[in-house]
Amino acid sequence: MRATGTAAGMAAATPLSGQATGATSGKATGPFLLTTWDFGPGANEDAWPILASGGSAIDAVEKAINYVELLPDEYYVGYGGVPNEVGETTLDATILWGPTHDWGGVGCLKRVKRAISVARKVMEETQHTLIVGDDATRFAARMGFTETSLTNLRSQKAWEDWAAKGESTDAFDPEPFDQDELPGHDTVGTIAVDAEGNLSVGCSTNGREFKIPGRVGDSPIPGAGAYGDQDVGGAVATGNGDVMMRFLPTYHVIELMRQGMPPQLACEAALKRITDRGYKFGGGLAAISMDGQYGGAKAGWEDVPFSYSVRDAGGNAKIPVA
Ligand code: SD4
Repeated sequence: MRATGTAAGMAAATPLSGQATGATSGKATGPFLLTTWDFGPGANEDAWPILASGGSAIDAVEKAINYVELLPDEYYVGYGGVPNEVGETTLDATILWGPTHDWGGVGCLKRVKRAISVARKVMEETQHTLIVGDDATRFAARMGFTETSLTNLRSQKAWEDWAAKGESTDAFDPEPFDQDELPGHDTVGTIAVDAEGNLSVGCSTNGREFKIPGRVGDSPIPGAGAYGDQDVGGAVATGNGDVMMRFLPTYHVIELMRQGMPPQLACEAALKRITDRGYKFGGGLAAISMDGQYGGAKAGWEDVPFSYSVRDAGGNAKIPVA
């Protein structure tokens, strides 16, 4: 149920194949970058030159997440995946700039590909924190983003196959308290600390397959899908957001870390808070402290290979969460 280590401790790891040793002590010299799931190594590698050349953590987070959002075959983030009940793909994203604790987010964003970049515009260009639905699309257009279909052949076929079976969304059934049959989850969450010690955290997803139109999940909600505190570190969530957002698990992780708990134990404790209420759900958390300690945990995903990857000057290590 756990994986843990420090970015500094990875320095000798073979790039892209490193694995945590279980050590929880030590300090990274920074800068470093953490990204969830199998696309983590590629996303980290894409954004690493920004940090390596003294660039900003928020630029690195945006770059890493854009990398995943624009992958043509990625079904759970960005365009071309997870259609809703009527066959449309909609996006949720949030981003934090640690030094000012400024956030921006979009929920149920339609027809615009780079949701994390629109979220950043909400943060940088407005006094608001979250803009949703068609109005988020209109906002994006005002900010110069291009409107385009988020459907591709794969998402079209997924929806047509599902609709042809005469299925309708299961989301009108109050979700059974004791089971989670939701298919795959792959939300991208990225945490970066730059050479100046500035934190940024972000996440982006297309949410839950065949969701009721208008549904917004945990990903754009600070404290639910992602959280960070410039004094502590960052945490990101993936999994059944309809359950997880009820508990603000990433906020919980950061508050436990603030009290001195190592990231891995904090992730485990935040998930336990949910399971203790009787929920059986699929979900994962990963976190990294300002000094480079990192850890992750998962619940209900015995057969799901949840992982996160950490990049620092010593390499890019993929950490499976067992
Ligand atoms: C959601 N938490 O919208 C997201 C889905 C997810 O990995 O994480 N997938 O519920």
